[in-house]
Amino acid sequence: MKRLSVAALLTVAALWTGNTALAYDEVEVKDGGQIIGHVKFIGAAPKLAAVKVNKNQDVCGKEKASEAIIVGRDNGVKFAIGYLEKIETGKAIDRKKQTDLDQKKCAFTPHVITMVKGTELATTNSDTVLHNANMDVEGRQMFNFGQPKQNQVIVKRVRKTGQVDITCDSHTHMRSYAMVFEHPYHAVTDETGSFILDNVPPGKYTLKVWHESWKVKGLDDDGRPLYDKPILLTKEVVVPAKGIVHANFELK
Ligand SMILES: [Cu+2]
Repeated sequence: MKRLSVAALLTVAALWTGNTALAYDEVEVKDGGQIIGHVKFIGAAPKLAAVKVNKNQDVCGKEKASEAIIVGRDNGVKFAIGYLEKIETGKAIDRKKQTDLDQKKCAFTPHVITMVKGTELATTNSDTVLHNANMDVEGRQMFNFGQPKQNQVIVKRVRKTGQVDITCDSHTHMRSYAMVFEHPYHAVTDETGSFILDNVPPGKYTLKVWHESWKVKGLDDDGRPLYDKPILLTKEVVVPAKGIVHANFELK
């Protein structure tokens, strides 16, 4: 009986490591290059209506500015995600890195995050009111937890890849996004609309840019703004050995 369970465990372990090896192999990258991406908005930056606050207005305010698109200096778009569509071999994953998500002044902060599957997400409530994060990956619930106490931190290991829609069950105005990958080549754009993927093995790749979309389609039953489908842009890039390739993306 004991022997059987050990054998079963070994089989599960072999399957697990086998799967991981298939998905992404960590190696020492030789002559790694860099991808510098730029995401720009073409034309006048959209003016988005503020989102109404349904609860705790004494703490959250009556309405919050929409973060669905943030256009900064030189029309750079903040909170887009640049990533390699597919890479099977590359730099090591920092498995100890925790990704922080704060619920602060009734907003998820930062508004967009990226993570590697198998790492931890640390969600904090910095407010004096109850937040209840609801995280769906590709339409299926991944996490759903309430945080009634200020400065409470809940740590969860993320075991699925894909786009994560994050909302708060208490506050219909709160919304943010995460994207979870098998590999470490992804980044969120900064206020200049730039992202950097470094230590990429030289070669040809499909580079993608994701943006949540700012086009409001109406309101759901709870009064949450419904947005158009996220926008995906694609570009083929060739990463030179020890060199840099720039890739420009346009949103309009
Ligand atoms: Cu909330």
